[in-house]
Amino acid sequence: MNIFILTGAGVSAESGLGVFRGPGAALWKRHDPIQLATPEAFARDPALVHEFYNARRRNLIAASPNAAHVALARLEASLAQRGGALTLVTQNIDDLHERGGSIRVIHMHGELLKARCASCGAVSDYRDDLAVDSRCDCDGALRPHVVWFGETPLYMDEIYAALDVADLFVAIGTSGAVYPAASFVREARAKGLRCCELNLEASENAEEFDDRRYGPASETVPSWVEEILAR
Ligand code: BV8
Ligand code: ZN
Repeated sequence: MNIFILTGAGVSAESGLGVFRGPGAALWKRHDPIQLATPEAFARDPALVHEFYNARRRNLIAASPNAAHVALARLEASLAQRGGALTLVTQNIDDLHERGGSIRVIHMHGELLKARCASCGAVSDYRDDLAVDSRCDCDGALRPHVVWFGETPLYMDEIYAALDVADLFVAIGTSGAVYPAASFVREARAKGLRCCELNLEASENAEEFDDRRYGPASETVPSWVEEILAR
């Protein structure tokens, strides 16, 4: 069985990382992520955008994966043992899926713990604070390796290839507000896949899903994984 899973900020909410919309979004008191997660904001005030990501990077390093991350890692290992596969695509820039044990994670919006050089494009692991004078070995300026609004998501070919061979599409902890990620369920339905939504509340594209389960991911994801593995 090949399962395609798309996760969003809701899967990391119970690990203390902020969500962008819906319950818990109030975490963003000082900065509105939608306003700051843009190349224009970075060009206008790089120090402010660095501060926004530095605070999130420090918060992430102090955070831990939750039961939802661990359950998805178990699903990946169990499916592989049975000759199946899990493709885990995340909109999240945290590394909690990896720290929860997931091996193959596709970060379509980039990664908070990596930096990218504006000159040579080199991507490197980066766990410290970034500043306007942070430099690459080639002396180019460094920015968070994150896909901002208006920028092209990463690994789109790999994502569509995985959708082509999937038997089941599952969206977890995403509001369905951001494209092109929010359009994946429509691609899945067009291919005749069953679609399942695990979220705290109905997402903006809830009507696209055949199976919808609402509650905190740390509860809904482990019980859904148990059900799948019991089949
Ligand atoms: C692009 C990194 C062109 C930065 C992010 C139509 C077509 C194409 C594009 C557009 C379009 N309309 C508009 C656009 C442009 C734009 C867009 O979608 N804007 C929106 C606001 C309308 N899209 C783009 O610019 C994208 N680029 O389109 O390029 C292109 C198109 C196709 C092919 C090639 C090129 C780039 C978007 C990427 C932006 N970067 N993140 C950062 O993190 O700082 S997006 C940002 O929002 C995060 O990644 C976040 O994850 C993501 C999506 O939000 P969600 O993950 O869903 O999180 P959210 O807070 O919204 O929802 C959380 C959910 O969890 C809620 O439903 C809540 O109820 C639930 N929840 C809460 N607690 C729990 C829970 N669930 C379970 N348990 C809990 N405990
Ligand atoms: Zn460089």
